[in-house]
Parts: sequence; C-alpha cells; structure tokens
Amino acid sequence: MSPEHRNLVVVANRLPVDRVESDSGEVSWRRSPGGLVTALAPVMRGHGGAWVGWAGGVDDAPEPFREDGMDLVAVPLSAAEVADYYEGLSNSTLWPLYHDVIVPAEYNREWWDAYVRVNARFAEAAEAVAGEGATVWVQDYQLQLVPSMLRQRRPDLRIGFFLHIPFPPTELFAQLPWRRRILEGLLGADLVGFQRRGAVANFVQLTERLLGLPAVEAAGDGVDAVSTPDGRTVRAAAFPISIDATELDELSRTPEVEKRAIEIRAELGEPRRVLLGVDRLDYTKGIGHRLKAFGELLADGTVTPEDAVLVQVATPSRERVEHYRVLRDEIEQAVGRINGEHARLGHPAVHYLHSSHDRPELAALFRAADVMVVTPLRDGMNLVAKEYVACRHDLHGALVLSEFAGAADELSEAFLVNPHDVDDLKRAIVEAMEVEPEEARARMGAMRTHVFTHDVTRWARTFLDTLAAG
Ligand code: GDG
Repeated sequence: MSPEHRNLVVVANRLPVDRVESDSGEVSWRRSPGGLVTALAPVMRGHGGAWVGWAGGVDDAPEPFREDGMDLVAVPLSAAEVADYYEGLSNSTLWPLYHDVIVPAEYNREWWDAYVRVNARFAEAAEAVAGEGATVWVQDYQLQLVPSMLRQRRPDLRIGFFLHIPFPPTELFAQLPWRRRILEGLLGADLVGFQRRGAVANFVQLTERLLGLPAVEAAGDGVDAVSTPDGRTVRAAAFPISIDATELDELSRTPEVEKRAIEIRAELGEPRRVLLGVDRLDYTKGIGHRLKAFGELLADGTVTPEDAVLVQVATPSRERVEHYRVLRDEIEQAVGRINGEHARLGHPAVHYLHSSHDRPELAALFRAADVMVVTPLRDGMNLVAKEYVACRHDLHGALVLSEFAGAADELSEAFLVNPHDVDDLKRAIVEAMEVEPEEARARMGAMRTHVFTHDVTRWARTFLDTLAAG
C-alpha cells in the first residue's frame, strides 16, 4: 500500500519518535515511549496506518519513513513557528485557559496567525496520506482547527478528534478572541472525544451559546450531539484515556525493578513511609500545594523526618516559557525551605529530582512508595495515578488523588482531596500514611480491577468503534 492510501491516519503535534544522533553524526529515529503510540501501534499495523506530526527540532523534517508498521510523516516547523504556534498559542494561551487560568492566558494575534498556518499544514499533510474514505484521528489542543480544514478539502473522510486536556466552561472559554473559530474547527469532526462528561457538557453548551447550534436529543448511550449549519450531526462523548496496565504490571514484577525498589528505600535511609510525586514540572500539577502540606505536617510535628520522606520527581518541561521558569524557581525555593528547616545531615526531608528517568526506574519508584501524592489543580486525566496502581500487584500503597484530575472519576477508592484546601490535603496524606493494611488492600484491589479492565487499548477501540458507528 503506498503512503498516499492509508486507511487510518493519526494526526498529533508530535510524532511518536525521538531523534537520535550517533557519535559519528548519523541521525536515526527511536520510538518514544508513550501511551498513545502503545495503544495505537497494533491498530495502525492492522489498518495500514500513518502518523502525521512534528518530529521536534526546527526546519529539517525527515522524509516519510516506516517505523514499527506505521508510516511516519513529519510536518516541519520553523523556529518562529515553534515560538508562536507551540510555545505561544498552544502553551501560553490554550494550555492555561483550558486549565482554569491557573496562570493568566496571553492573547497575541501573531501567535494565532501562526496557529492557523501550522494547523493548515498538518491538515494538508493528513490529506495527502489519507486514502478515499479513510479514518483520520486528530489529537489534542494544538490542532483544533484541523478537523474543519480537513473536512473542507476531503468530505469523504471520517474524522475524529480527541482532547487530552480539560475543556473549559463558557465563563472561561468566552475570553478567547478566536472562540468561534476554535469551535467551528472542532465541528469539522464527526466525533469529538473528551476525558470527562463535564467537558462534553461544556462543549455542547458553548456551541449553543456562541454559535446558536441546537443540541440533538438522545444521540445514544452517553453520547451527545450537535447539529451543524451544513446539516451534519457532530457527536461528542467522554472517552477516559488509560495506560498499558499489563505492560507496566509485568515491568514492575521483574527482579531488576523489585531489587531497585528495595535499594531506593535503603538509599532514602529506610524511613517508615516513602511519599512520592511524579509530574512534569507544570503549574497545573499542584506541586507547590503538595509541598506546602508536607512542610506544614513537618512543622506542626504530625510527621517527623524519620517517619516520612517525600520524593518529588519533576520532569523538565517547556523551559522556554516564562511561567515555567518562574514555577521552577518557586518549587526549588519551597524545597530548599523545607529541607533548611527539617533536614538532618545526609537526610533531606524532600528529595527533589529535576530530571527524566527511564521506565524501569519510574516503576521502581512506584514500587518503593507507600503513598503516591497526585494533587493537580486541574488535569485532563493524569496517567501517573493509573501507573502507580498498575505497579502495585502487592496491593500495598495508597493513592492521594485530587478531585480535579480526570482520574478521580474512575479511581474513587483513592484518598480524594481538594488540593486548594491545605488542611484537607494534610488530612488525606496522614490517612494514607496510616491506613490499615486490610483497607489499603481493598482500595488498591478495586482500583486495579478498574485500571486493568479499562486500559489504553480499550480506550482506542471504544473511540474508533464509536467513530465508525456514526
Ligand atoms: C496530558 C494531560 C492526560 C513523567 N516523568 C517521566 C515520565 N513521565 C510520564 C508519566 C506519564 C506521562 O509522562 C505524564 O502523563 P500525565 O497524564 O500524568 O500528564 P501530562 O503530561 O500533562 O499529559 C493529562 C495525558 O495528556 C494523556 O491524555 O492524562 O491530563 O495533561 O506516563 O509516567 N516518563 C519517563 N520518565 C520520566 O521522568 N519515561
């Protein structure tokens, strides 16, 4: 099958590969680990699929190449487009706006122009590889105009869109100077998927209020729908994303990971309890709130440094965006303050790692942690919470989880918290530290049943089946 006749095309901001340069300067591409590619790889192979996305870097996009049974089609971006489309409109306008404006969203018309231009380029690239009547699945907030751009060029296609981050209520979305354009962009799809039911409701309400489009009654089981002016019906529904639970479970059972988990506890000085946070260093993740709660527990003597240590992995992220630089300073200052007040020589109270780690090391950290602390102020889903559960085949360990994460809808046996309420957060951390083993096992067992029966393969299949059924 030639590259221009694919039956399934995924369009995402990033290709699922990383550029690797050898010592001799030779460039090759390595599949990047990630839930999306894991979920889609088998479907892509089965359907003869292509993946359209940015390869990272500027200007020099590689020629289309085959990797693991998929055709990868790179979309080039210039340095100015990375600054305006990616760091600008995507990450300094849409990302904060869609996450409750935890930091103010910036509105800049040049960024918008670049967003339109780059979305058109992605749409053209997808059009070029999609066969007659193919299914095209567009991913996430960077590409919300692609569905309508594609539909205009190729009415024969079946188009799906999935938003990985929250979709805001009218009161916030209405700030956006290009609010109608975004909605019209999404309405090019046949099916628009969100993480949570609340996002579906926001979308339907917004199309009604801002575009005057009527909601269609009873579109089906948990599926809402909107009628468009050109006589189509666009369906919208929640498809909570998940992880490859089996793969992670197997990894967590390997002797290397088990051994490393024991080693980690020894390196930490064998505290009674190990608390763990693993996040991209992002202001949505509530890392500061978590540190405040832990610092207060130490300060008021509820917890002693011998009793518990907190390990915080903060993966470097979006370091060229100003708010992320400010956040890093704030977090590092907070860690410094807690350790200044509570550490003993050779025994920090907070172990802070501003670095990336490979999957086995992450699995070992999950295995070593008695309490996983996941406290985002807003999060589409939060895969880390599900990954922790997948690694706890021993049924030990407790999950403290923010109700503002999509995962809270499914993991109701976690210790659910409002991270803005420091006292509530402190209560939940202490409860999770002290939970009776029997109760911990019951909670973990129930969460594991959910995560293993609702894995990422089911997520992809459910979305694609619903898209096909419309
Ligand atoms: C967006 C939405 C939604 C983290 N550090 C390392 C590492 N990670 C991995 C985790 C996890 C992933 O990165 C992060 O996923 P999250 O879901 O927690 O958060 P976002 O990056 O914000 O993702 C989110 C998601 O999209 C999917 O729809 O759930 O709400 O914001 O898999 O394990 N992986 C490795 N080294 C690290 O140091 N290898």
